Amino acid sequence: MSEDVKELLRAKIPCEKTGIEIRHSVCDICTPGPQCGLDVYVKDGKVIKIEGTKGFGPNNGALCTKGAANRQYLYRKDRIQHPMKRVGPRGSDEFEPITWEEAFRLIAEGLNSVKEKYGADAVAFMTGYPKWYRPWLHRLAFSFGTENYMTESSTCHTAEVMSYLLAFGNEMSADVPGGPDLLVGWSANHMISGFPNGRNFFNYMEKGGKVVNIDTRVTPNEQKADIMITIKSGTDGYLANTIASILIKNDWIDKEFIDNYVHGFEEYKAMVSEYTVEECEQITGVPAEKITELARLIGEAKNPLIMPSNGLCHHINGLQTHRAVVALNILKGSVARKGGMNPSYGSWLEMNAGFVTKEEEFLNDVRPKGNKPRIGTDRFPVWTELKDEGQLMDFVRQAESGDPYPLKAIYGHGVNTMIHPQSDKFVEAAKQMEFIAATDIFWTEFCSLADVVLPACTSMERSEVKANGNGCIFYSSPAVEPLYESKDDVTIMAGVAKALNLNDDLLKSGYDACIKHIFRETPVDLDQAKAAAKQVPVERVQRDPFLSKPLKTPSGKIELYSEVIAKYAASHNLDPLPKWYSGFGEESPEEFPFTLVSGGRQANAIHSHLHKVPWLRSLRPEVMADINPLDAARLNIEQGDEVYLSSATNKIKVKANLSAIALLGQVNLYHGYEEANVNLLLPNTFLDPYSGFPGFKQLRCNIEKAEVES
Ligand SMILES: Nc1nc2c(c(=O)[nH]1)N[C@H]1C(S)=C(S)[C@@H](COP(=O)(O)OP(=O)(O)OC[C@H]3O[C@@H](n4cnc5c(=O)[nH]c(N)nc54)[C@H](O)[C@@H]3O)O[C@H]1N2
Ligand SMILES: Nc1nc2c(c(=O)[nH]1)N[C@H]1C(S)=C(S)[C@@H](COP(=O)(O)OP(=O)(O)OC[C@H]3O[C@@H](n4cnc5c(=O)[nH]c(N)nc54)[C@H](O)[C@@H]3O)O[C@H]1N2
Ligand SMILES: [Mo]
Repeated sequence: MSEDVKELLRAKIPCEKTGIEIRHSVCDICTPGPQCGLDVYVKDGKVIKIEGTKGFGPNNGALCTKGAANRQYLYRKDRIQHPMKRVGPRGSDEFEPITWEEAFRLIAEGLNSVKEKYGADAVAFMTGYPKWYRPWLHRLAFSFGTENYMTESSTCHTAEVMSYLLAFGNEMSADVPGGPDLLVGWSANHMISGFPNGRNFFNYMEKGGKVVNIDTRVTPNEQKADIMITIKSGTDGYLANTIASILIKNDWIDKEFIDNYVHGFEEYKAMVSEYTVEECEQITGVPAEKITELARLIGEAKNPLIMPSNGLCHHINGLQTHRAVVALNILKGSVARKGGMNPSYGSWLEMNAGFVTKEEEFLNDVRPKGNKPRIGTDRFPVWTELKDEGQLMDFVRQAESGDPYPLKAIYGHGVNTMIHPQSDKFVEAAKQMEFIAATDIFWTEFCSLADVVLPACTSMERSEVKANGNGCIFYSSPAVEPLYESKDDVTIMAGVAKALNLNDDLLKSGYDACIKHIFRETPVDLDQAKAAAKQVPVERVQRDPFLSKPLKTPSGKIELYSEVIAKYAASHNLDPLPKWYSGFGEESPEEFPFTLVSGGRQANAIHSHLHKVPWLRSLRPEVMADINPLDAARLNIEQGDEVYLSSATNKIKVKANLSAIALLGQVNLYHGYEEANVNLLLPNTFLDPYSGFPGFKQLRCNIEKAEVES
C-alpha cells in the first residue's frame, strides 16, 4: 500500500482509495431525545469513526459526550450474541445458545401456557427506556389480548404530561425560542439533560434574556442564571403557591385571561391565600427577600415563562408540585402565545412531529375488549385515566399479592431491574413468574432472570423513522449489518407474533410495512425518504388556535381545580387543587438526617446503559456520591473515602465526592450502577399517590464513613 493511502487511512478519509464510506444513521442513546444525526464511517463492514451530521436538525454536526461514544457503545464487550435459553434454576445465569426458531417457539409456548391457565392479562408486556419500538410492543400486547403494557414512562416524563393534561387537556411545552421577557427554569438542568435543546436556554441568555433558575443542586444552568435560587428538595410547591398568593394580592395577574379561560380560580385563590412568605422561607430554605423578589419579577413581567422540568416529578408530592408551578403561567396568561406554554401534539413516538400519523389507530385497530383493569388502576386511578398504560410501579405489589388478579409472565424489551425502587423486590417477584422473555442489546440482571434471552441491535444496525419536531422525517438504513446473531426489536416482535399465530398480519409483516401503514396519510414519500438517506421536509399540519375551542378537560377550560382529580378526591384522599404536602416519608430525621437526591443527570451517563462504555466511564470512573464539604468535614470524610449511604430500607457502599454542588444536608448520587444501585435504598411503597412516581429525589438517608479494612 502506498504511503499516501496509508496516510489517508490513518486520517480516516472517506474515498475510493481508502474504501471508507460515510453512512447516515441516528443516535438512539437518549431517546426519544433530540435524535441526532450520525455520520458513521464504515470500512469493511466495521464502524471506524462517528461524527454528527452537518445540517441535520437539531444537532447540526455536534454530538454530546454520549453520542460521541456510539462506536464504543456498538462494540461493547458484553453484547448479547445469540438467542439463549435458561438451563439452570431461574436467576442462576446458566444459559445456552439456541436458534432463533427455537427461541420463538419457546416464547410462544411460555406465553400461551400462562394465557391458557390465567388469561392474557396475566402476561405483562414491559419496556424500559427505549422508545423506538413502542407502538409495536403495545400492539403485540393488544393482539395477544391484554392491555397490560407498561413502560419506563411510569417514572419518566409522564407525570409532567399528566400535569398538563389535567390543566389543559393537552400536552404543553415551553416556547423558549419565542422570547419570553422572563424565563424561570424550575428544576431545569437542561445543559446536561437536554442537549441540544438546552441550547435554547443559552441562546436566550446570550440575547440578553433574563433567567431565574431554581434547583436543589448547583448545576451548570444554575450557575449561568441571573438569579440562582437553591431550594430544599420537594418544597417547590410551597414556593409556587406563595408566589401565586403574592401575585393575586398585588393584582399582578391577567384577570381577563382568567375570566375567559380558567376554571376554579376562586377555589385556587382561597387555597393559596393561606401561604405566607415566613413559612415559605422556613419550609423551602429560600430567603424571604428572594421569594418576594421572584414574585415581583414574575408579577411585573408581561410575558414570563415559568418552565418546570422532570426533576420536580421525582417526588411523592411531584404531580401537585408540577401543577403548582404550571399554575403561575396560567395566572399570567402565558399560554398559547409566543414565548409561553404552547400545545404540543405528539404524533410519532412521543415527538411533536409537526405532521400527523396513524400511530393511535395502529393500536386502536387491535385493542382488546373486556379486559381486567390495567395494572395500577385501583391504586393510581388518575394515572389510568390519563395514560394508556399500566403503572409499572404497581407491578411488584400485584405480582406478590395476586390482587386483583395474578401476574405470571413478563415479555420484556430493554427492561432493567434497577428502575424499580427496592429493586430487589422486583427481582423476587420476577423469580415467581412462570415465564419471562428478555430482549436487550447487553446482558442485564433482568436477562439473568429470564427463560429466553434475545439479542437486539443498536440504531446503527437497523432501519428507523425519526421525526424530531423540525417538520422533517429521517428514514435510516442500517449503517452496518447487525452484529453476531442480533436482530432489531421490531423484527423480533414480528417473529414472536408469527410463533404465537396471532391474528395480526400487519404486525407479522415487519417494520417497513407497518411504517407505510402508519404514515399512509402523511404527505411524504417513504421510499424516497429512505433512498435520500437524509432528513426530508413534510408539510406541517395547520391547527386551530389552541384556545379557540373548548379544551379536552371536563370543564372545557384550563383547570386550576382539576375535575379529573375531583372524581377520586374522596376515595383516594387526593386534592383537586395543587396544594402542597411534604415529600418526605415517615422516617425520622434524627436517624436519617440527610436528603438523598438521586439521578440528577450527568453528562457521561444515561441510566444504566452507558456505565460500561469505557470512554464515558473514564470521565467518572468511581460510583461517587456528592457530599457538601462542610458535611463531610463534620463526619471526618475525605475525598474518595468509602461511605455507606443508608435508608430505612437498605444500605449501599459508594465513594465520597466532596462538592459544593450538593447543598448542606443533601447527598446526590446517580442511578443505574450495578455495583451500587441507589434504588435499593427506596421503599417500593414510596410513590406519589397521584402519578405513581417514586420519590427518587427526596429520600431521608444517612451517611457513614466505611471502616477501612486492614
Ligand atoms: N434513582 C433514580 N432512578 C431513576 C431515575 C432517577 O432520576 N433517579 N430516573 C428514572 C427515569 S426518568 C427513567 S427514564 C428510567 C430509565 O430506566 P431504565 O428503563 O431502566 O433505563 P436503562 O437503564 O437505560 O435501561 C434500558 C435498557 O434498555 C436497553 N436498550 C437500549 N436500547 C435498546 C434497544 O434498542 N432495544 C432493546 N431491546 N434494548 C435496548 C439497555 O441496554 C438497558 O438495559 O430510570 C428511572 N430511574
Ligand atoms: N446526560 C443525560 N441526559 C439525560 C438523561 C440521562 O440519564 N443522562 N436522562 C433523560 C431522561 S430519561 C429524562 S427523564 C430527562 C430528565 O431531565 P431533567 O428534568 O433535567 O432531569 P434531572 O437532572 O433528573 O432533574 C433536573 C434537576 O432537578 C433538580 N431537582 C431535583 N429535585 C428537585 C426539587 O425538588 N426542586 C427543584 N427545584 N429541583 C430539583 C435536580 O437537581 C436536577 O438538577 O433527562 C434526559 N436526559
Ligand atoms: Mo426519564
